[in-house]
Amino acid sequence: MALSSIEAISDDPKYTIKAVCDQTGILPVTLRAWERRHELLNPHRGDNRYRLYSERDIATLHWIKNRIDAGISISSAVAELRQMQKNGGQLETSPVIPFSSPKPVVPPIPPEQIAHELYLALIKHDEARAGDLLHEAYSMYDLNTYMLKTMIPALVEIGEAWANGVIPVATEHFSSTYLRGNLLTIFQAFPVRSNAPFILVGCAPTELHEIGSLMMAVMLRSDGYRVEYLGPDLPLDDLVDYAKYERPAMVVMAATSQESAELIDHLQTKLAALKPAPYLGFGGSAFNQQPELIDKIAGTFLGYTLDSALEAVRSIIPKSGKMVRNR
Ligand code: B12
Repeated sequence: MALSSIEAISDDPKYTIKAVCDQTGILPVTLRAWERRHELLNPHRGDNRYRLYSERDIATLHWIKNRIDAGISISSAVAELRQMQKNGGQLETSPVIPFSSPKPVVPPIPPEQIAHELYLALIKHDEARAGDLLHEAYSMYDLNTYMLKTMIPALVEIGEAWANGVIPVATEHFSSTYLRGNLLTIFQAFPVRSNAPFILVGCAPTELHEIGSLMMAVMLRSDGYRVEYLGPDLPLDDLVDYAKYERPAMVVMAATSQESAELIDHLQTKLAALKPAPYLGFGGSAFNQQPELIDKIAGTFLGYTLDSALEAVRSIIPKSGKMVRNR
């Protein structure tokens, strides 16, 4: 097949991630990892934050995939690509085979709608449907949208249904266990980076609501931090002993009740005695509902939402360079 310069191929954003993955045989999770870790492509974001790719993006992916199939690592393939682009070289690739039945881009289901359908699937204990919906959301949206606009609203709806006696407690447990499992799978799918700043994430003593802290752990690990997720109801003295040994740069604690929030009050003093003293960051719905608790707890309130918490951690503990001094 004749080769053509990649520059000559259309750069119009038209294709969803699903169409691109079907064309190239690259898995969505792999493509997203390449985008995140290697800044490989910069897909256009539609109004609803879903990605749209061009034929040039697809050609680039074919080129990268060919290099990988030839035994080159992804890092080297991307470095080669950059070098050629920098030198003004003509990257040659097979022309993109037009999609056999070029479908107009069907706007993906908005995350809010997926959330409601996810709720309906979970309260019917329909794992297959819940799995399909999560898969759809994961391939269409970025990780934050996936967690904050799909999972959280579904959980809120489940909580309301339970509180109003619409669903039994077993259904609430089934649903949260299912979503927790999905998050843990995502968390474990990210690489453990031994050289990145180390953060421990978990829940305050007595706190059993762990999904918020697990989401925080997923976000931090996907952002490149080395993260250990310690789960619910952490005994503080054991946590401090562990921190003394493991020397994390930060400990992140979540709380949803006033009782559990107040229990982390002494943690900062205990952590401050360690050398080096890790930062203490905290958050969770206890603080959102009772902001007066924020000032009662020593440490750094990371914000009312998980995405603002990620920004806060990034500013306190940059992944490279100097850490902001602990108090
Ligand atoms: C799942 C669930 C459970 C599960 C938890 C399982 C698990 N493995 O996590 C189980 C069954 C154990 C449970 C138990 C209880 N639950 Co419950 N539960 C829920 C439910 C349905 C979802 C909670 C959740 O995961 N939300 C997802 C999080 C991520 O959402 P979010 O908190 O809104 O998150 C935002 C912010 O808070 C913030 N954030 C969240 N986490 C973090 C962390 C950090 C570090 C930061 C910075 C920010 C941050 O960012 C998010 C926005 O971006 C909620 C319903 C709801 N409305 O949330 C009820 C709910 C929280 N539970 C409730 C209750 C009453 C209980 C029980 C007391 C019931 C009982 N009588 O036993 C117990 C308490 C257990 C305990 N000791 O902690 C009430 C709380 C009411 C209140 N405000 O006091 C709720 C609201 C249900 C309701 N509608 O009445 N629960």
